[in-house]
Amino acid sequence: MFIRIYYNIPRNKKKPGAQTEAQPTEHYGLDRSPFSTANETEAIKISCYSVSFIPLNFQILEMVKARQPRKLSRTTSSWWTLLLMSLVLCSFLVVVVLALRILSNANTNTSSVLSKPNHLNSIARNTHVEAEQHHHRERWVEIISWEPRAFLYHNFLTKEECEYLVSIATPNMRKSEVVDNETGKSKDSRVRTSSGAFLVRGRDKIVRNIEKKIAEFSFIPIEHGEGLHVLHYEVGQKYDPHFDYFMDEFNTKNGGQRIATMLMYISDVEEGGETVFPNAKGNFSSVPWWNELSDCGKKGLSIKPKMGDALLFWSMKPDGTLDPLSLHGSCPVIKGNKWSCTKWMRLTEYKT
Ligand SMILES: O=C(O)CCC(=O)C(=O)O
Repeated sequence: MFIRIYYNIPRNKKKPGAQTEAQPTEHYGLDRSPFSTANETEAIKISCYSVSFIPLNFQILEMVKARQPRKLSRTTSSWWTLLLMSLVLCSFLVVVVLALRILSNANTNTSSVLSKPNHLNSIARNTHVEAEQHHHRERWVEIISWEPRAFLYHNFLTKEECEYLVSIATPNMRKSEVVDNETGKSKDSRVRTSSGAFLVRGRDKIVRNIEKKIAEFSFIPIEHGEGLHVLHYEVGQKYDPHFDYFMDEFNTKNGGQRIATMLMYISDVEEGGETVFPNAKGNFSSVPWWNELSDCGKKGLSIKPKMGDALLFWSMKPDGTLDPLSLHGSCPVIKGNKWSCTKWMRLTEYKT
C-alpha cells in the first residue's frame, strides 16, 4: 500500500518561534485525521492509494515524533505571551499606584510643610496654605527701589494679624523716643512725636508666626530680629527722616549693625502718614499713587500705608557697607490714624 501523508505545513519557510497559520491542504482520496484531537489545530491528512513497503504504524510513529518540537515551541510561545501580558499588567498597576501616591503627597504636603521650616518650598506653600485658611488676598511683591533696596509685600499680614498687633500693643503705648548718638541712650525728641510699644520676641503664637513669616520673606533668621515695635501716629504726628543703622558702638554690641527693616502697615491712613525716602534715586513722580500723596510725601520716594502691606528695606548695601540712601521718615498724618509695626534685623543673633 502506498501512503501519502500531508501536513498542513505552510509553504513559506517558517521562522523560528513564529506561529504557524493553517494553510489549505491538498489531498487525494481518503481524508482522515487519525491523530487529531480536539486540541490539535493541525490537520493531518492521510490518503491511502497503494501498498507501501513501510508498515503503517511505523510511519505514524515517525509522524508523531516529527510533530513534537512544533508542539513544544507553540506551548513555549504561549507561556512567553502570558508572561509578557503579566508584566504589562504589573507595570500598569505600578504606574497607577505611583500616580495615586504622588497625588496624595501633594495634598498632605501643604499641611505638613508648616512644621518643616527648612523646606525649600516653604514660602510658596505657606502662602498657599494661608491664602486658603484666611481667605487671604493675593500676596505679591513690588520692587519699589534698588537705591536704596526697598520692596513692598502686598497683603503680607492678614486683617486679623493687624488687629491683633494693635490690640496687644494698645495697653502699653508710651511716647516714642530716639537714640542719642553720643550716649547710645534713648531720649525724648521732637523728631519723633508718635507713641509706641515693644513686643518681646516670640511672646505668643500669633507673634511667632508673624516673625517666622518676616524671616522667610527677608531671608534673615528669626534670631537676628529685635522684638516687634508697634507705632501709633495721630493727626499731626510724624517721624522725621533718620537712619535705622547706628552711629555708636553701644547699640551694636548685641547683634551688630541693623541690616534691614520690615515695616508693616497695620492700619489704613485716610491722608498723609506716608513713609518717605528723601535720598532715594529715581523719578519719584512716576509712582502710580503720586496724585494721592501729601506735600511731605512728594519730597521723596513714598509709600502710602495700606493695612497688611509690608515694606522691606535695607540699611546695608550688598557689599556690606551702610547705605545712606536708606534715610527715611514718616510724614505727618493729616486725616485718620496710622498704626505701623517695625521689625529691625541685625547682622548676627540678637539676644533678647
Ligand atoms: O512708620 C513709618 O512709616 C516709619 C517708621 C520708622 O521709620 C521706623 O520705625 O524706623
